[in-house]
Amino acid sequence: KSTLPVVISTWDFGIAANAAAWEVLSKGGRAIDAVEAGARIPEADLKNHSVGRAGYPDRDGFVTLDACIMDELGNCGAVAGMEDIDHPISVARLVMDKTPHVMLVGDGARQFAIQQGFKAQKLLTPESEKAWKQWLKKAEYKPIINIENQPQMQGGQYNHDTIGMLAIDSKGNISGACTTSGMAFKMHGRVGDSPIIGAGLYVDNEVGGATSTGVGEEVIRNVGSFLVVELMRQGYSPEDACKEAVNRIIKKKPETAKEIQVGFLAINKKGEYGAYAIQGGFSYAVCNSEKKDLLIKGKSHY
Ligand code: SD4
Repeated sequence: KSTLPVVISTWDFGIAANAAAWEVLSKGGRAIDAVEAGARIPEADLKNHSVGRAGYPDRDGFVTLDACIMDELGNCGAVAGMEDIDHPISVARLVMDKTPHVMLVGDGARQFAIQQGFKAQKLLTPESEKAWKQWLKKAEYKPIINIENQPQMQGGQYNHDTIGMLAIDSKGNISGACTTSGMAFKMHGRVGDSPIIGAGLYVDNEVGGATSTGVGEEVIRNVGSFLVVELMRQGYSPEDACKEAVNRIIKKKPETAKEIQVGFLAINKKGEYGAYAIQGGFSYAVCNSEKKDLLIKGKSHY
């Protein structure tokens, strides 16, 4: 249980993202503004190769970004497969605020962003290009479990992952954001769970919110984040709801599940939070008035 306001987010790098969200929350700001501000931090981090600029490209060398955002009123916005724009979460916010639609994809998302004042720029960094060229030698697509928290091949820097963030503001309103460059070296045009409302993120202001990280295909198949929120509605604690959603994935495809990571993170209306993952090594960050940079090891099936 946590005091309100509170913000939680996936992986170790959630600490820095939470700090930016906290700037908004601690001044009495809205949860939706907090999660947008928070998600922008890893998007701009050049050491982070799975969110925003410097994200690893797809197998054809294109960096394509996915993001979504959802507020306490059920408003939501998303972009998928968007190129050349460095803050997909803010474009998703504008889709929500300024269009009659929920999701824009590919070139349409890019054009909309440019109309809204974003600059088109190259998102592939020399480092990400080098990793891609290295990958091309074998060209084998196999997501690495917890690549997010492992020192990566070049430079010993950390390769963090999708950020999923959930916040409750001082009025008790819940919002969430999720942003990623998707699975490294995916097929061109592949969209994961992260920009899909109900899969990578879901918020219901009566109940709570949930977000996910890991192999998006399995999350989409199970409408993961919506499932977690619905389980909390039925009385499950955040951790138990995440655990049940993980169990569904394992039950449907036990052999696949052994080889992959999927983690869920959830918070309920009371500010209780919890997480569960298929594999060990999943972490999440919590920030409220008592703890600014708490890092919690999520429980896991294996
Ligand atoms: C996706 N869920 O595109 C995202 C990426 C991720 O660990 O979280 N990777 O499937």
